[in-house]
Amino acid sequence: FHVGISFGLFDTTRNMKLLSALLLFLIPLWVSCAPLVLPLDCSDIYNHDNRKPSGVYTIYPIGATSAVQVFCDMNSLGGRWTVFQRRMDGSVNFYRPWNYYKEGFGIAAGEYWLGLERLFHLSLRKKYELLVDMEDFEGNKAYARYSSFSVGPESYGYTLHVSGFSDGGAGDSLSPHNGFKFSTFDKDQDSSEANCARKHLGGFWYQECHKNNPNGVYRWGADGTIYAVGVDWSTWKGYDYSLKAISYKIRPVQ
Ligand SMILES: [Ca+2]
Repeated sequence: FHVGISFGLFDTTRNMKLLSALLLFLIPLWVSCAPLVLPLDCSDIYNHDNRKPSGVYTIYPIGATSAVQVFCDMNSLGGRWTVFQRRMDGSVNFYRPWNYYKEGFGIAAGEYWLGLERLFHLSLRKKYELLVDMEDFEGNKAYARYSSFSVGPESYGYTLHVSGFSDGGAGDSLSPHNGFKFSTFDKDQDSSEANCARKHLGGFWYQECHKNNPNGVYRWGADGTIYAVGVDWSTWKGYDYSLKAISYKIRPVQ
């Protein structure tokens, strides 16, 4: 009888040891595999670790082989924003043909355009909202926010779908562009008789032609010499003022 009990206790202890050993082996394996779930956008990065600061991160908008660096804004209005357009110092030339706007250009730590194809693929995967942050050369800041944002496929000219404006002091210079195709100087898909990209020296969802021109010429503040070619947001600073900074950023609607 005594022997039987001893064996039972021994077995339990042994099983516990085996279980511990198994867990010691499995837990580090599970932890090391967790980062292998590739982030689609900055929101995925934030949700994996909400202590991550704003900065440059790698995302995978079109699958495992689509690694691209972007700037993640983890601060503004709750963070989690994937920046897809940014002007801040005039260091990058934004007067570029169609393929550059399709594939993206610039550098994530500075000025860049993420690319229309990536925006289209992100739009397929999640429902996004949009924040446009801006600043003038006097240090004043304003923003415009839209509760819904998506970009259609190339076969539809990467059509812009934006709605649900709410004001952060900048007014609404983007809703008038809703439903328009993207245009560059070598691909005129605007609704004007003119070539808006050539006329306003940028690439955008031009209509007839624009209420804002974030990819226009970086011309350092007030300048009315040539009409509406700067980095304009007309409802805030008009057409004769080129902003110091502007960034377009998206995050999934929760
Ligand atoms: Ca035209």
